[in-house]
Amino acid sequence: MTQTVAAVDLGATSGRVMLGHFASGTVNLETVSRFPNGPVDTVDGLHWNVLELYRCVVDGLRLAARARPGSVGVDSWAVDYALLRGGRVLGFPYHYRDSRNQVAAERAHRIVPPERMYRESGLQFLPFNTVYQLVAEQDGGLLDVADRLLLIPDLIGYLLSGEAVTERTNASTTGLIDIASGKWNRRLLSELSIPERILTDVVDPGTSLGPVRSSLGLDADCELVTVGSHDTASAVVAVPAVHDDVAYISSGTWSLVGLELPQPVVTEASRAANFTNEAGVDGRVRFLRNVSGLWLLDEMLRHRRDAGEDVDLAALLDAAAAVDSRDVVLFDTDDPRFLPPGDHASRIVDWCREHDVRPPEGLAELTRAILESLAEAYARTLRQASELSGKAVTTVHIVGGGSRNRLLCQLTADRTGLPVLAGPVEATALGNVLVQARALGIVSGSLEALRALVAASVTPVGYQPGGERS
Ligand code: LRH
Repeated sequence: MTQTVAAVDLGATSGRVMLGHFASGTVNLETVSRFPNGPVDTVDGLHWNVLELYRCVVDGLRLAARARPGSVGVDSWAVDYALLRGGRVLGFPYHYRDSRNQVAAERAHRIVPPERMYRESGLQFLPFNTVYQLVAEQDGGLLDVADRLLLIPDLIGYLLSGEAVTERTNASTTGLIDIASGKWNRRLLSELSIPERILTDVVDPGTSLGPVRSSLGLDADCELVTVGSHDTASAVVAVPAVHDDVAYISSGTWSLVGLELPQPVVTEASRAANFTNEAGVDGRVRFLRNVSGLWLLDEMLRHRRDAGEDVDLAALLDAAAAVDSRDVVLFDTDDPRFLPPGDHASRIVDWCREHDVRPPEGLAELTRAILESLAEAYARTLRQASELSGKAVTTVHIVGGGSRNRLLCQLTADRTGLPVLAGPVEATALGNVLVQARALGIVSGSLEALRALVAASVTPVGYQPGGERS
């Protein structure tokens, strides 16, 4: 018998409503609807278009209703939030790529030094961590009147069900959770003048929050179930690993490069290397580092297309693969200049000039420089992850959109010297539906059992170091 749940996955360029069908020990995804989810650049910065998104989610769920899903789960990227008062959203939530955070981080560190923040949260420094966004928020006055903060997937969940909670995997990206206790860090909140009253209970993934609103047209017993609402947490659930000595790269807009560990690693060395200990599903630790990702390529191409240039991605990737290895340029993909939207091609050329490196010429060389520099950053990060944690790695799994990019996968195998297994592309949505299905009793077992189910449902593509580039 087939049993079905629905996933809402809000990604960097698009959002989706998907159905996960479970039958005969396998899972199969069906895309019900897809809608745009880009930031909106307004007079006061980059924002989420939450109301439009919610409308698209509702439309998608109405279409999904014909399959009679038993539950709905929501995920999106980390750190961003909405403020509410009396159940009403106060203004358009900021997008983390907005430029307001850098000064806020400096301000926060004058009150609580970064070393202590790391010791208490285990979280890597990223200028857009929620804690810094909230310090930036203090200038706008909304914090004074807000009575609730909801991270974006929890906001969508609240609008769908009326239940307001903070899901644990995403809460761990705020910088406000004490890693030792798993609770909100009250001392830090008070020192940074972030009002504790706006925070809601932290709940684990796989918790039923009760029925969704009847107006959605879903069955009366269709419930909202928390999942790894941080998209990366869901993606890690769906890594089709069949043994333990694996690393993963969740490759999309960002590349989240690291390991799953039973315990956090919070040392001065891991802080210096900027490794994070984000909460995973089932109490696991996602010990990883944010490396930039396909954002570099996508944004460069978006900029070209906006300027009227017609770019064919498949032909461009072939041309990039054919670039002579002597013309390969490496640059620092983590340079903060690549964070905001804009003209990445010029920024790469500027970076090269400033560092006495011959800049890439033409789109093929630029593309090769991006992919080759990402692969080099992956290799460096994986070596560090092993050193810092003491865990050996023999295979690298690449999941998410980047697993489709054959050149990137091959370069990753070449530069890490390890075999790469690429896929599934839809790891985030798969992780989302798996955690719901387990909460509903459709499937059972540990994360390893869920991963075995993914491995039985999809066949990853293998790449060997030194293999042919295509
Ligand atoms: C990936 C991701 C990542 C965060 C970033 C904001 O989508 O959630 O894990 O660091 O977006």
